[in-house]
Amino acid sequence: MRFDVLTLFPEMFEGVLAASILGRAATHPADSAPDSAPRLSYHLTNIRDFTVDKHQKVDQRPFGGGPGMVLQCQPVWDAVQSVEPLDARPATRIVMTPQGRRLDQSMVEELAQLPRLLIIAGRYEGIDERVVERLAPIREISIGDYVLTGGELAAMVLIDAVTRLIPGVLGDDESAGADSFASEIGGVLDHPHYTRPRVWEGMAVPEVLISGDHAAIEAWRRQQAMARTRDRRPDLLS
Ligand code: 6GU
Repeated sequence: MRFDVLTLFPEMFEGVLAASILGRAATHPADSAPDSAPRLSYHLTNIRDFTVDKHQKVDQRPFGGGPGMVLQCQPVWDAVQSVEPLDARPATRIVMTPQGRRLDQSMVEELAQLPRLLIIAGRYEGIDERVVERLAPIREISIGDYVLTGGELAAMVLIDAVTRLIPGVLGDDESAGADSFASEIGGVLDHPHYTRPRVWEGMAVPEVLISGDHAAIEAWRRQQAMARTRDRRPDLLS
């Protein structure tokens, strides 16, 4: 999987993409061949590098008036045209916007099957609608019903959620199959987890978990997951 990110703030991504599981996935492939290329790469492009404005401006006030600034078509279009030919794999275009379809785990699973995602992270009040239209087909994606100052954090959320589903990215200890919302467990919340010590501050771990009875443990976990889902997220069951 190749990720291309088009943003006005590439520095916001650098720490996140270098750290932890994402950084390991991009630099230390778990493939058997020692010299194999990473299964994953991230490429950051600054939209401002494509401005032709003498003051490097990329935004203007909205026609029709109103607050805020609108990202102009030209730098966004030119950035996409410059980045797409950098790799032969076809890019699925995505623009992060609170007006988009809301991201969920099934959309994440679908995106993780693709060879390449090109993600535009907008700032300001939005992006000139004409460039979004001209970039069709393009998927407009939101990460939830709240407003962020820009699409960068939303893009990082999407990249994180997709990356951890790429085969080999998670170690054996981090398997993705049993996650909350994973479609293979029927889209419900995960069960609670416990580790040592057996008693902490007078609170004991549920007895069944130390019984060694794997069928009983499975049944208990399923029951807990369903009870939590009914209690906290009944919408997932309807
Ligand atoms: Cl994708 N962008 C912004 N600015 N705010 C958001 C969002 C995206 N998703 C939820 N809120």
